[in-house]
Formats: sequence, structure tokens, C-alpha cells
Amino acid sequence: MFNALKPQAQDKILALMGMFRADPRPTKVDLGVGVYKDADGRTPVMRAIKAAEKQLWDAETTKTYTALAGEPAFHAAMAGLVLGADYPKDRLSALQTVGGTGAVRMAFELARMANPDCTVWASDPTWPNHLSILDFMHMPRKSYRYFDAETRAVDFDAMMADLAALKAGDVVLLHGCCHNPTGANLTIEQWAAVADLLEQTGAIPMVDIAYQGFGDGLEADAAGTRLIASRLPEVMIAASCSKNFGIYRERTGCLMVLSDAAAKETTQGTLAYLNRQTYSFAPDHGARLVTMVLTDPALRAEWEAELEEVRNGMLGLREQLAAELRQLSNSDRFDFLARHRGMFSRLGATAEQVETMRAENGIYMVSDSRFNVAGLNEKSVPVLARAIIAAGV
Ligand code: PLP
Ligand code: TYF
Repeated sequence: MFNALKPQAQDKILALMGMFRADPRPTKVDLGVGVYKDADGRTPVMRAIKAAEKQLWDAETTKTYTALAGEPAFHAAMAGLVLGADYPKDRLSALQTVGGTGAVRMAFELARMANPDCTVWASDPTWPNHLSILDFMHMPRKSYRYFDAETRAVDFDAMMADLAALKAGDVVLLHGCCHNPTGANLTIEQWAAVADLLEQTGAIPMVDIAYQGFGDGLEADAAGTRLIASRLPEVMIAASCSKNFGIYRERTGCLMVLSDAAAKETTQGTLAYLNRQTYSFAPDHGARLVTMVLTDPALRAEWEAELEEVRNGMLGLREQLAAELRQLSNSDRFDFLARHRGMFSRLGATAEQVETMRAENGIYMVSDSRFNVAGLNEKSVPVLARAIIAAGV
């Protein structure tokens, strides 16, 4: 039977990890997969997480099953983080998931159960896994224009023109902050205009927020999501704890759904059902650490401080890179790098130019010219800047 299997296309981001490892050059620079790295190239366990793990080791007396949908304390802590302390408790259902990817998958499953004809609209471009999961599920999808290749900013007029074709019950996938792969983000005024359009059309927003705290800060990065949540009657939010808590391999995420208060009980039950049909209980360890960090004032202060160090480090690298390129190109055409936010920027290089930088300089970025800012340090920024100019970008 297994002879009938067909080879599956690899994820181009994860494939790059293997290529990088196989490259013997000591000067190689990994700007591929979206993992935070410090100036020494390490992905540390965050201080508050390590402290919470120590506390947990002392305090934990059982590893029996928790609840199918995950612990209510985790749901509340995540809702507070993403939606703010005054989120509508009577309208919120939540699910602990296997990473942000699990939350994305369950959101699509929920949407399809509620509306079998639902079409999902995703930005062009978006995180490739969004499209891969939708295709795997045979869910209809459409794309809306998002990125202006010339200015490397959001092409908002084009986005709104495309979204004008939304139908009631369609799902619109939006990146909460730090758009992956472009780094170009909506302003709060643009979020408000999107909310108007969603209100008019009856389409359902699904916000994927995987980098809260990596852009302009924890509160600012949630502002668009909060605006949508305050304006629309029905909203899905897929949050990942991988990056902002640095717990990638613990696989921790949360799907939050706002519905009518009258639909809450069935929505919550359906979420638990989805976990049960897939893997029963989501992993506990990461979610428990997140709950501890968010609810213990000392741990939370330590976490927020370290997250700010991470965020400001990436902003500093953006400024340095834009300044180097200003000098080398004798122009301001790379200033968008300082305006983008989050881990990623799409440089706007061709696949050939990306390949040249890999072959000549050992610089690894995704073929669409997305690069991970956190893969840089003060010494490799000038190396990248020279390679960008030499490749003719
Ligand atoms: N959504 C986006 C846009 C991402 O970039 C990622 C990747 O980190 C995820 C979701 C899911 O991440 P994870 O499943 O590792 O929590
Ligand atoms: O975009 C990235 O690099 C991260 C990591 O299937 C990632 O989101 C990439 C692909 C994937 C899971 C995580």
C-alpha cells in the first residue's frame, strides 16, 4: 500500500535549515528559519521560562491528564495577553493547541465545520504553511494582494480592492503583527478600514499572531487584533507562544474564538472535540510555563524585560543594516528595512540574487528573499550589506 504514496514537496524554509547545516564554510550566515538568535547565534531559554521550570519541578505533583481544551488558566492568561484584560469573557472560547500551527489548523477545521463552503482569503504572500495546510484540507482559498514590490510596504488599496469580493462566511486570514514573510504591516487606521469592510461583508477575521512583542512592543503589537476583536461579532485568533516565550519545541499555542454569547457553549465544546479527534490533550509543559510567567508578577516582569531586549536588539540591527546600505548604495532605497517590523523582511531580491548571495557569501535567506533579522549581528550586518550590493539588488 505504501508504494502508492507520492513524494510531498518540502517546506522551503525547513529545507533551507538542512542546506545550511551541510555548508562547511565557517563564515556562513543563517538568515533562514524564523528562530530568534542572540549576537552569538544562540537561541537561549528565556530567563523567566528557566525560573518557571525550576518552580514547576518543585511544585508539580502529578502528570495526570488535564482538560481536553487545556487549562482555563492558560486560556485566561493568553486572552489577557492578546486581547487585553477587559476581553469579553462571556463570548470567548479557547483551545490549547500544539503550537501556533495547531491553532491555525484547528481554526480552519472550526471554520469548515461551521460553514462547509467557506473560502479562506490569505495575503499574497503569506506564511507558506497557511496555504499548504489549506490545500491539504482541500479548503477553497483565494489570495489578496498585500505587498508592493516597489516600495516594500503594504499595497493597501490593492488589498482593499481584492477584499471587496468577500462573501459572508468567508474567512480572512490576517497577520496580527510582524507579517511573515514581508515585515510590512498595517497601520491602526488600516486595521480600522479592514474592520469596516468585514462588518459590511459579514466575512470572519482570523488573526494569526505569532510574534507579539517582536515588533513595537507587547501592547502595540496586539493593537490591530484588539481593534478587530472589539468591532466584529465573530473572530478567530491563532496565537503562538513559540517565539515570544522562546519555547519552540514545547509546541504551545492557543486558539481563541469570539462568538455570540449564546453560541459560546457549543463553540467551546466543538473546540474540545477537535482536540479529541486529533490528539486528545495538547502538551502541557509549555502552556503551564506560559501561564506561570504571565500570572506571577516577578516572572512576568523578567519575561517582559528580556522580550524588550530581544525586540530592541532586532530594531538596532535593522537600523544598522539600513544605514550601511544607505552608504553603500548612496541612496535611501533600502530604508524600508528600518520601517519593517518583526523577525523578517522581504528584501525584494530575485531568486537568482538570493542564490548568488548563498553561493558567493554563504548567506542563507529564503528564495523569496525573506531574511531573518535575528540571524544577524553587528559583524555580519556589513557582510550582508556588501553582498546585497554586490548581487545587484
Ligand atoms: N504563524 C506564523 C505566521 C508563523 O510564522 C509561525 C511560525 O513560527 C506559526 C504560525 C506557528 O508557529 P509554531 O507552530 O511553531 O508555534
Ligand atoms: O516562518 C518561519 O521561519 C517560522 C518557522 O513549517 C517555521 O515560522 C517554518 C515552517 C514551518 C514551521 C515553522
